[in-house]
Amino acid sequence: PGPVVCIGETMAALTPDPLTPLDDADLLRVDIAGAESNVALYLADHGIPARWVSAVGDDPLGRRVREKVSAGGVDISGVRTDPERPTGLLLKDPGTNGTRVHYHRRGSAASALTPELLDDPAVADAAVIHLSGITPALSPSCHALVEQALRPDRPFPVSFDVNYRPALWTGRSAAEVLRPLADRADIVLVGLDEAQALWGDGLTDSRAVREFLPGPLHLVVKDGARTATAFVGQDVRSVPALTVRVTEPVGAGDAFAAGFLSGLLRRLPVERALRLGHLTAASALRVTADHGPLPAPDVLAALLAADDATWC
Ligand code: KDG
Repeated sequence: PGPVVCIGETMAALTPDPLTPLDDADLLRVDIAGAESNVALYLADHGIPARWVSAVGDDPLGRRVREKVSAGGVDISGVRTDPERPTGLLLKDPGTNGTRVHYHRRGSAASALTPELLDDPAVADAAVIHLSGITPALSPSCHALVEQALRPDRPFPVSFDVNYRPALWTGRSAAEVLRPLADRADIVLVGLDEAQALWGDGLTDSRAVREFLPGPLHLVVKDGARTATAFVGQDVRSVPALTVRVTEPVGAGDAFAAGFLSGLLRRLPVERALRLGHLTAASALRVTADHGPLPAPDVLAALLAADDATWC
């Protein structure tokens, strides 16, 4: 089978080191941040062939993004360099109520992607295309790209992480744009709190989200640190999350998506795919960067086979 092709913007990310609010920071560490390339990196960690397709600027941050994603074992042969637009930038602002992000990405190289990208040979052999709800917020042409990828006669399955980022949505309604996109995908991941923020408090539990999004064969509703529930056709499976000492949470949703997808592609029972999602998320929760190391393969295999909820 071909690779999982992850399409979306990756930016340079500046994070206070040590972790303090940006207001007080003297030193910033340079990382990279991008939901879809995070998924690609974690897929590669799990031994699943992964390709990240996007655009970066012809600038030092773009070169760093390429190098970091490539160094993680992800195929970047489909990444374009835009000579006219810069690589996007994100600042992480850790606080007592979690991490806020500040974006500097309007007019970035990736925001100029168009549906034509789907004709690129780097997309043609995809086993699965992975997209997120970030991309339609970036620009009208990026929105058109996601619409086109989710056209009814598409030749590839699409995995879609709703990834609602309120700061990116100005003028248009994220709720209206994201519902039909999610409902047309084959595999969808969404947080319960995210679904409520987008579509209303009436979505009181995972079953209500399933009724709201009946389209995807696989729908995973993540209830934060508590549980994740997968609806596969008529079947419903829930697996508790792991207890983890959290350092910095950004990236955990992407890690979960990659773990779950890896499990599906390896044809694991859906409970094990959910557990692999939780285990992969734990690796992201324990580091300040979006992408943290997985446990050694034998440890991961033992954790996957167990049902223990604690891992710190
Ligand atoms: O899921 C983590 C991402 O949100 C982060 O890496 C940055 O892609 C990003 C975004 O657009 O917020």
